[in-house]
Amino acid sequence: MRILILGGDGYLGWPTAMRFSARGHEVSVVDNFSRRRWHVEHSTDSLTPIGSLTDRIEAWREVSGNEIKPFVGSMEDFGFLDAVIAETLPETIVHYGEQPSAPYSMKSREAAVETQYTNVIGTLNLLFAIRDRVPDCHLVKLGTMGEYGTPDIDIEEGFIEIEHKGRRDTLPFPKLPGSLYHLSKVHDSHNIHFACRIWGLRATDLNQGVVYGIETDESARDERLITRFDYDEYFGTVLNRFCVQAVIGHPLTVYGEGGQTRGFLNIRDTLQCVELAVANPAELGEFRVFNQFTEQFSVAELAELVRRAGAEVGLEVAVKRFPNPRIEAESHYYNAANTKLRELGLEPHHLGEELVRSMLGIIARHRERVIERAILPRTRWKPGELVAQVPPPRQATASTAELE
Ligand code: USQ
Repeated sequence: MRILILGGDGYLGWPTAMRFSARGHEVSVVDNFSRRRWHVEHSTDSLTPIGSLTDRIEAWREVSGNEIKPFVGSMEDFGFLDAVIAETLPETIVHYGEQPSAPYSMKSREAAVETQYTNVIGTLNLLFAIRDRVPDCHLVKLGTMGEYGTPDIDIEEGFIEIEHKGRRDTLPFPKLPGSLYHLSKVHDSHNIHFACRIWGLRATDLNQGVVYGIETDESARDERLITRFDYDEYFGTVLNRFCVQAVIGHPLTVYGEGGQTRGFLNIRDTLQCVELAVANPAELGEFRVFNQFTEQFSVAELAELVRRAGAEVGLEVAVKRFPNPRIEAESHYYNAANTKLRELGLEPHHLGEELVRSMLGIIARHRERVIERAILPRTRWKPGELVAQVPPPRQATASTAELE
């Protein structure tokens, strides 16, 4: 199958490219190296010493005998994206090519605009290119469980059956995202759903939970194939951050009460889920949503797990509650459905002390690369100190009132 992977230089994109290439598919990747650029801008870096995309592709060719074809450019540049799709004529597109961080999207107006522009316009360009070049292509898009937020009812997979004033319908599940990043994914979902309903495209929206882990079967074949591993405030996810903190003796940064509960999955299961979605495509005109996580944990439970696993390998791990920089429920109901991928055959890797110990071992090998300054959060969801700088609302004059 011809597969195009957008964001193919990233944490998930690179291992996904190797996985499909290992299975004999014709794989091309697109990336604009924005994650590498954002790290340079913040003087931070991946814990793992990753090579350039070209070097990794070369190493993969040497190790596996398989090719991965790179295209360097941005999805926001329609001319570039359209030309890639015209050249590669993909039967499946796996789309990871977005700004993935909630804190990054909340750090400034500029970062919020960049996030929404990159994500929403990039995806919209993609939908037009698919419509006009490869209308049968299956779009597998990385969404997020965070689109739903934390409602006080069970979360379904994309849609909910509603009875209202004596009538029934199945409608998109209500969305209550907690950051401007998560909101960008909601906008994407609406646009993709629209493209399926109106243009007859086919798409699977993978509402993924929080990913943890480093190694996949392919990356373990050679150290040059390792994927990036972020632990900084912006791009590190919570368990990955806790594991790095445990290794360097930093107290685990539990935000607030630590009762925040999310769906989690191992990076190996991300690859399994994407493979299952690709092997079992949506029908033309269908917009499917799969909730992509394997287990639910609270932040406090994860901290306790890392503390225990650390103790087993001789690390003294302190767990500390930090003032929560985010506006989010710290103790809440959470029960999300995740049966659709299991029905397709997903066999989850379960999170336990053994897995955490193996992560701690890999992290310890790169311990000297940790930039400790990058760990504590600096971005606040609602920066109080800025309130004083906001000018008071203007009195509506006749002319402004007319304009509104
Ligand atoms: N948290 C801490 N301490 C930390 C870091 C995070 O207590 O040091 C808490 C956060 O407040 C939050 C939870 O852990 O309640 C998860 O935070 P996170 O940074 O691991 O995950 P999040 O910001 O939600 O975003 C990540 C990915 C994003 C993906 C999302 C899936 O960065 O790309 O979409 O997980 S989900 O969370 O299901 O929306």
